[in-house]
Amino acid sequence: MPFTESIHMVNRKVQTLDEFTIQQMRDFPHATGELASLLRDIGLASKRVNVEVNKAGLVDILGDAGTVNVQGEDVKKLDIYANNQLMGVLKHGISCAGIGSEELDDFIAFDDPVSNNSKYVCLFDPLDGSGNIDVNVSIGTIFSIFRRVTPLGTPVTKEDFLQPGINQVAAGYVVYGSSTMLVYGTRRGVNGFTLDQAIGEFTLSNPNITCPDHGRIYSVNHGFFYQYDERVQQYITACQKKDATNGGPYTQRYIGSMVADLHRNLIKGGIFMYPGTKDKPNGKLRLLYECNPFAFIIEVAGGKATNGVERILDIQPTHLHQRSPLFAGSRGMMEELETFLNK
Ligand code: AHM
Ligand code: MG
Repeated sequence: MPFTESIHMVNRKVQTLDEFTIQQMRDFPHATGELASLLRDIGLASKRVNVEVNKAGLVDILGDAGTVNVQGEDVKKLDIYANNQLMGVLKHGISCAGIGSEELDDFIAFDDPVSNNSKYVCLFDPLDGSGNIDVNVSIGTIFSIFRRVTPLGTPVTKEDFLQPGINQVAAGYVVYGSSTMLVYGTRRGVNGFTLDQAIGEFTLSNPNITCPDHGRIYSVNHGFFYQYDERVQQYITACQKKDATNGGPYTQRYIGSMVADLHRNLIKGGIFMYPGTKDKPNGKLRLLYECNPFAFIIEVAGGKATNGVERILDIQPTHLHQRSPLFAGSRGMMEELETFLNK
């Protein structure tokens, strides 16, 4: 067989997360490779978490760890495991100067000579939807990456973490579902990688994800319907009344695991809502660990994300664990929602 023919037969379709991020870097001659290395570290931690999540039913890792997190919620053992894995790889990697986590009271400045010279900080919800572990429903890891604002060579401070979401350099999530997927976005686009368990690599499966302008899925906790603002109730009712004459019918899907709910709506088109309630006007979701990263991804993919009044990415955070209502999804559906909210 001639050499040229055999070379064409080497059909190299598989692109790993590492290869992809390194290739992206080539377009930036001044890139140092720190972001690629940070994403690799997050990928590594999530592969370890994935192994434990997959055997959650088998080992004694279920149930409450007997502590209460800073939000006053019971902490499951896997939350702690995931938190420690992320903390560990990021501390020992070369690209992260400090972290903030939904599971930690305060941020951590790694404060060693290598970390102090790293330009990024990372915020994460190590295991979102952990109430679903016991019942084998999809859960996820969410992360958000900022360039530090304090000078290189010094330990990071709270200022580095309290940046508006618009400053995110990258954000992403890992969904531990029927397959495990890592999706991350930079300003250049959103790409999805499915974990090939056989070789232990995230491989590019969903290049250039865009959120359809219109969808037919609305996701909200109906149980709180009468606790929502009247205008939100009116929008939900309008969703229920959709039929073939006005872009419907709509379908309601709500797993109670925002990574899974938002992932599905991102791919298929839809709207996700976690509004404030009478008891909790700021809702449940955390601005820094949950709303910002998803708002960034959805916007880069062409959708919109607001707190009902303003763009999520424009909010100047005042404290690490602050909560925010979240409305996010397909642009057209968000614009329709806004006609109700602006009444
Ligand atoms: P968690 O961070 O404690 O896991 O809570 C966040 C989760 C989201 O994934 C999900 O969208 C929401 O809580 C569901 O809450 P509710 O049951 O109130 O609808
Ligand atoms: Mg969470």
